[in-house]
Amino acid sequence: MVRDAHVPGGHVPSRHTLENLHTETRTFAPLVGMAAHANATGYEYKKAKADSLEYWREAALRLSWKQPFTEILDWSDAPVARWFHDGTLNACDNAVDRHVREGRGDRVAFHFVGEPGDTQTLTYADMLDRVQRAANGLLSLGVGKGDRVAIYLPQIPEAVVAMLACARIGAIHSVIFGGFSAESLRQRIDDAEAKLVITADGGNRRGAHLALKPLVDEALAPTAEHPTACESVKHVLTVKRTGQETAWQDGRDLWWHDVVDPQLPEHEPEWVEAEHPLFILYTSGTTGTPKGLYHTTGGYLTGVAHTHRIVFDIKPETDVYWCTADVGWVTGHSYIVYGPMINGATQVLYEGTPNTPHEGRWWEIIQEYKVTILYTAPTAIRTFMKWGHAIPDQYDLTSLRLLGSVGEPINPEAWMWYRNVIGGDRCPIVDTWWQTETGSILISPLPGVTATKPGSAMTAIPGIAVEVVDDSGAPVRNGEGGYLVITEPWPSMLRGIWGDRHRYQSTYWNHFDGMYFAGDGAKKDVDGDLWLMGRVDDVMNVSGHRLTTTEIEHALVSHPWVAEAAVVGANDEITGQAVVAFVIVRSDVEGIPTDGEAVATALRNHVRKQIGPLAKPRDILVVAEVPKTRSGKIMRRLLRDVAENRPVGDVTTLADSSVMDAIREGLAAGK
Ligand code: 6R9
Repeated sequence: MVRDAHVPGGHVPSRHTLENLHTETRTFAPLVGMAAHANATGYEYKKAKADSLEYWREAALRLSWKQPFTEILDWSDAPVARWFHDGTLNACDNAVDRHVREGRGDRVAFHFVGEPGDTQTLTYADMLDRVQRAANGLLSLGVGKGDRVAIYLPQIPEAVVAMLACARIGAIHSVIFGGFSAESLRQRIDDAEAKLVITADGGNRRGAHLALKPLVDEALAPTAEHPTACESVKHVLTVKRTGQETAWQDGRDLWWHDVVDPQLPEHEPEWVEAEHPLFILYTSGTTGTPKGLYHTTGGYLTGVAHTHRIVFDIKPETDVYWCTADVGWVTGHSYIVYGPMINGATQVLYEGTPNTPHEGRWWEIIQEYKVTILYTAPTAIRTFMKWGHAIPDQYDLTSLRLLGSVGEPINPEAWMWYRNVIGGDRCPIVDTWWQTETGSILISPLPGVTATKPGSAMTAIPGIAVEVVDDSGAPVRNGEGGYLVITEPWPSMLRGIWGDRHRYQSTYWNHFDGMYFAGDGAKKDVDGDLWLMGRVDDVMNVSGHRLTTTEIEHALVSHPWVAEAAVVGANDEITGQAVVAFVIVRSDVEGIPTDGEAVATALRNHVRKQIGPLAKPRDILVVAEVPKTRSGKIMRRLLRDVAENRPVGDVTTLADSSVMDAIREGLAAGK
């Protein structure tokens, strides 16, 4: 039964790179050699199907619990789940202490590679030393259980240490990606009422120093939009990374090395109940304000450790695993910090960009550290394709045995290139579908078990129940498409939106009765395997980063020149989607340049300042009017047609159908 038949957007974006999915017929059988030794066998699916709660109970028992749980799932307050709720544990204890306690302290946890070429090797014993000092440091600043800590750091070991130190004392971390602006930072700090901000003087990016601390200073200061200084933040703890000059506010600002280094490396973890919040992570929703999704401890850790073990087939004694995501995104949380560390994996952590100082940097790192498992995003793969196979061909990539993809649909061409050029036609690919909300991978092939098809994420992993449904919530038949839903609760599901239970319910649970609405379109092929088709709402996916049309529109109209703005995500060969903005400039403001390019440049910089570089529109087109329905809704579908250079679709519901002609003519004249 459908409670709210209106699904936002209500259409599956047609993306030309995805169209050939319908004709893709290649399949790759699992490798016999891998099947013989894989962590997962086909039996997992049978076991999970017979009793999924028992399946998850066994997965949870792989964690180290202080007090064992007796109840698996309490769903009485649905859609807020409680998993393993009467058990107690600590996330940092599971990720670090346990390995040292069980004799694995000498194993390398991280091979850190800084962009300028500096390296560090950190064993699990080193990590234990660091997290204990950091935990004591945080306590010395008055941070304790339940307090929120904002982390705004580059991809350096201190980012991992800071997250784990928070978890160790029961504080809730909220990591904010280093590419967000001061304004975005302020919004997130205010929403979480963070007591402490952990940052660095700067990070290394494309051979230059990217400043971070000045953005924190700006975020905390009074501005026109926020007339008072941020009150919740008592201290800013700054890691010295680049050595660049930074302003200092005595009393508030402290150096990490002054606070953390002198502490004793002894600290008893705070044993928390399984449902104690572990972190908040802000993500773009369908409205302008980002949502603070939060995850709790026991279920989340069960989900990430279990999926990391079965999807990546991790053999911690021999594998060298590299997930290229930033810890500021959920992929970094689940598949750099918590999942792999709980499994005792040895990882590569790289600070920089793929083309600094040269376009072979990643392959050089793989060669040097003999990386066996690589987990990255389609946007990166397409970039490497553009640079050409001659670059990876110069390196020895034979250590690789498994490749993963995440963040957006992977087109079959990129999938095949990844398999052939990077994987030497030998490594299976796991295309993993999941979201910040799901906490861990829900749809993916299992290496050694599942045959793969280029571009398909295949099937739900064992213990997970997904479906593709039509507008009425009924499952579609094989060969048909619809909306992806999850029909049973799972351990690592989000527990809510920070401070807004209603929004949690209405965003995810009101579209289809009793089912979690993921916001993605999907198709079942004739075999029933799943092909993800991109978002069905106003969320765009640019290089695997989630952005909403509304948040960028808000940023654009906050500029004095702009009367109205409409933003769409258009297909882009490299980034998957790109932001394209249509703006109407004001007629009552003087001094607006008549040259469209000059307007575009100014507005692009404005968006960068408001949200961050990741949101900068690829194209900004100045138009006289945007197409609207008679009820005043912007018809983004038509603008997407223009942005993608397609014939414009059905215009019959437009209030003024000549608008589209005017836009087209204007653009043609401008070119
Ligand atoms: C992990 C992550 C979630 C959205 C999700 C979907 C897209 C992620 C995908 C994929 C197709 C895959 N997405 N993985 N689409 N195939 N393998 O990316 O989380 O940043 O929250 O984004 O990303 O549209 O809804 P998040």
